[in-house]
Amino acid sequence: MEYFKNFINGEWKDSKSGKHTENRNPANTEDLIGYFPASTKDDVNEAVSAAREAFKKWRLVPAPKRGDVLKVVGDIMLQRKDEISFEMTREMGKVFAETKGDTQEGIDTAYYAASEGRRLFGLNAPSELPNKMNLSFRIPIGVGGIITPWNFPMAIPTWKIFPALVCGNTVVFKPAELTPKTANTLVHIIDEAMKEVLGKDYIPGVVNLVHGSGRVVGECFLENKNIDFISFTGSTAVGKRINEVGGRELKRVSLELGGKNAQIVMDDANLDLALDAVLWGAFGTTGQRCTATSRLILHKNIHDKFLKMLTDRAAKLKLGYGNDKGVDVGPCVSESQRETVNDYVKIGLNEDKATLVIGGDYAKDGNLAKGWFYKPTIFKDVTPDMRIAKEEIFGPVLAVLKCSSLEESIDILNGTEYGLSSSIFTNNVNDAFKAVRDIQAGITYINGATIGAEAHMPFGGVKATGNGHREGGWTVYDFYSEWKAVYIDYSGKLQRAQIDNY
Ligand code: UN1
Repeated sequence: MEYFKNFINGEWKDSKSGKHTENRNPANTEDLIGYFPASTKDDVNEAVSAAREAFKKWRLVPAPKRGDVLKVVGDIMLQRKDEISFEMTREMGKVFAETKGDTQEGIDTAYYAASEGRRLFGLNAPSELPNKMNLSFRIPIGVGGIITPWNFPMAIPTWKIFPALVCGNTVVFKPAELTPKTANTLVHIIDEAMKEVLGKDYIPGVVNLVHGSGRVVGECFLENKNIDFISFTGSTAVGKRINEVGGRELKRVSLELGGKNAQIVMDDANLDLALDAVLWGAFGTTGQRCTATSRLILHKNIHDKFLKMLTDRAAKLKLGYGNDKGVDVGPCVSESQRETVNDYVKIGLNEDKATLVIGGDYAKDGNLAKGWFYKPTIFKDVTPDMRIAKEEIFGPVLAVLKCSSLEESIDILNGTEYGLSSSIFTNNVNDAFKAVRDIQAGITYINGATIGAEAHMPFGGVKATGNGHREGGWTVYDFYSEWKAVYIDYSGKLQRAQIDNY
């Protein structure tokens, strides 16, 4: 059985703890993937020191060359796409087509970052004084702590690490404990590309990987004064703590937190299309996406008809190991995640008193008993005040609500503390534009599912979903760089702004 290692200062090494945690396939817990280091604060501090040292050199590598590293990273990922995706499915459960999408999102992010190495545009503005020039540049920040979740074990680390590197920062990467192998693969690829592009000028310590728990590794990021910024995707509770402690230490913090995304279906919508979308949005990735559709808001005129169509299709979804052909839905990622889902189903039944339409139980037939499977679950008669309509579940549970008008549907959609993704199905162009204007979310789809954001567009949410930053596309570069303003006076005399001219 393979024992995996941390990567610190260009070397693969064991944790000082000598301890490991095991990683198993959530679709078949008899399948042991490997052992990963349970790292200590000393490991983290060593990695941060290495990153700090590497920053001195990496920030001086021209940005186009830093971009060239990401180009090679993208090429290697493309070459190994199937193998990476197969292992990702084995590690976290979502079906192979989806892990291929996850890897592709990483490839897209790599090529975008590579091209950004030749842009990283600054701005200039005229000076108010003669014979003087005003410029501004993006400069790197320093060392970043990168904390990522298990549901997109390739895409999300790339969203953070690639732009951080192109801007000239160095990083210490702490992946989710449930998906350490994909992280291990990613860091191997980055290091291979670094060696290929930099050759004899290779700089150890630009990217460091420290496996372990949030309690130890994540907390250490907060304590270590040499961590300048933290990028985190995960729960709102942990995000608030990072924001609080990191804020006190003046660390720059980017947070991507929970969602309670809704799809609205109006009575003029193409129902077949809306049906495909909600099945994909609610049960794709077993509902374990920040962008998953966890609420469906149906216009009363089509409510009963659409719910029947949905139930018929949901009943046919095939559960299983995501690397097997014909499987639609994989397992929950872990036993505790499945317990959370089941607890929410009990809340839906007992506390909320909603009506269970389908599912609501573990799936244990045949081979499914070997994994953390849960039946796709739908509740109807859900009202906006219920907990299953307000709280993020992160599993295959869909709450169906009823509305009588566009305005009411948008009020219901906006009625949670979160604001990540949203969707409306309508063929009325006026309603579509009103929805774009009035929905409180970072992402709105017209006639599309709530999932499936593209890597070159701003990704993130409003309200309790985050702290105002965006990942993806051009917007993420604002997080990973500082602005420096430069004034060049070629008048040969002392010119005083605000004073000499006015
Ligand atoms: C997430 O669930 O945290 O938009 C990320 C999507 C994917 C990314 C999801 N491209 O659904």
